[in-house]
Amino acid sequence: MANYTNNQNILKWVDEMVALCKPENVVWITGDDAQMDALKAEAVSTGEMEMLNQEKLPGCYLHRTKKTDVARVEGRTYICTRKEEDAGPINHWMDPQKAYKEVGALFDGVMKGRTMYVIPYSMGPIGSPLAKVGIELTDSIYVVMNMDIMTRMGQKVLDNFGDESNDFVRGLHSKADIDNEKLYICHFPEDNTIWSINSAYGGNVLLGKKCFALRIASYQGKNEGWMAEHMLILGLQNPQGEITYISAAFPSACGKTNLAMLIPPKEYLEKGYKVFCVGDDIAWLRQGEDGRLWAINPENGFFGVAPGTNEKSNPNALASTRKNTIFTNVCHNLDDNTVWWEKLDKNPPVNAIDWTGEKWDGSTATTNGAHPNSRFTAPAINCPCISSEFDSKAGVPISAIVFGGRRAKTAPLVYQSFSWNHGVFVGSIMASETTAAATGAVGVVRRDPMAMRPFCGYHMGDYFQHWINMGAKLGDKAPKIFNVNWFRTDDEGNFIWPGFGDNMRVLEWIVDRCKGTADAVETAIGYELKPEDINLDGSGIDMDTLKGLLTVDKDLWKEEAEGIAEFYTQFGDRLPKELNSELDALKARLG
Ligand code: OXD
Ligand code: MN
Repeated sequence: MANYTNNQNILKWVDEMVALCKPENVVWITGDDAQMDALKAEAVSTGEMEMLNQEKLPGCYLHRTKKTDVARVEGRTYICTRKEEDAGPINHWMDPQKAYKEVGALFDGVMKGRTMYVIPYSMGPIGSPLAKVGIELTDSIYVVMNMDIMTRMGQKVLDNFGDESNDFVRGLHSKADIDNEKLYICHFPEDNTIWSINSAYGGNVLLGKKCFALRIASYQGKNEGWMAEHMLILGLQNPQGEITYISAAFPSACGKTNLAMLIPPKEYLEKGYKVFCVGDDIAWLRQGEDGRLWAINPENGFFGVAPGTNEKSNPNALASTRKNTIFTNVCHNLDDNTVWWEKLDKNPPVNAIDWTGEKWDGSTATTNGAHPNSRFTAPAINCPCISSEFDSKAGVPISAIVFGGRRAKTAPLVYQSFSWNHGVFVGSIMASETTAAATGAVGVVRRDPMAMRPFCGYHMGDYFQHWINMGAKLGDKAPKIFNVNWFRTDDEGNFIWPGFGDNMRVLEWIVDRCKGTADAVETAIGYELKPEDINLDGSGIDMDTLKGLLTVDKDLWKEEAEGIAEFYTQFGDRLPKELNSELDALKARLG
């Protein structure tokens, strides 16, 4: 074997996993072009990937998963802490000994006749003090190709890691038989280890993403004094050239990618406003030497939901997918060997193969051509508005943290928390209607604190406490905290706020609040914008509609307070007392 690393911690662990999985070959992924080209050719030859029209979509491929393997499976996602109470009431827990034994039995010999790929990767720019290393072992070329887009990976990661360190996340994945009954995604935060078996769907198998960068990293962050959050990061540049960075947490499939790549309305563009994308899904945040909170996007690409992405909703995301992109479970247009998905345009292909692999004619079809959770895996550098700070090792300083969910009636368009701790309360009570990004019912309201419900690798009560502690550490340098709701509906169920680029109008107020240049009205739930302080030029929204979007219905909020109290009971004495005080204060303000 060539000498890829002399790091005995890595070599010993890889040897142990090879002994367990018994692959026929072991291939270390160096990431060089010749190796990646050969792997792509192999994936095409076996049918795992289809090469798309190389003139229209250079470097792009299509992949279809099994019909039963199309989303993250939260019910089979486990946090395996030694003590059950450390996983908390929201996570599924499995005893680590039992998991190693029982899931280990499934891994035993699982790669016989297959190749094991060893993928060294960095979450964050290689060598950044905020970055961390993982190694994923997998028997899937699809995973290798996706990790090549989603992370910085290959030999350069090992070279930078050195011979001594043991600080890497050990990820083991096998698609095995893609058998739902034997699907496990086990996290061992105390051992820096992830085991995933019997799925080949992105969120379950690209172990750098949700498994490491959120579940394991959130646990590391608690112990090491930093934060791993389900947040986009964007930079908003004003006509004077000043850039303010905002990070924002929304539950899955609530438009994080769209907000991260927002194109301001014409009136703003003409004045010279710009928005830059640093990340669309995950932020790692640490206090910098200047005392402020600095963020990196640990990823290197976008694993975005395809349906709904179009020239109007997100031209930057669409442009990002025009080369070197992997499409998963979209519709295949056979006429020109390209891809299509619902709401891409009004011309569905008539000669197509749908996401299930069946013939599909968009002019008569009654089924979807693309799965609602079909995805594109696109390199971040393809994005026309990618931030010049994307590769910055220091990251970007965050001025505002924004929380948001999908609420039809309760939450107003925007409000600001009274303080950091009140902001933690606002994040902790986030709620949203479920979407297609995870299996299960769609459209049911569920509480999703900080959009981390499926991704917090430890007890949620301790996680809230960690937020409180971070605020104490940041003091007056802490970002300001806001809540937005783009999804308020009228009595017919139509969205009232236009959303997309028009969200810029709300971001502008948020930036002005951070700078102390915008006024606010104090309400029972927080500071609200004064309707006259938001620029509605060209939005098509009139003052009365805006006022409607800002109303706080006290009766609904009293019910909400009851719901929060009930939600909080499950955290027992691990719920920070600060949050109980915030709930009491809310109730008092509601009267
Ligand atoms: C995602 C998710 O894929 O949140 O980003 O489900
Ligand atoms: Mn996400």
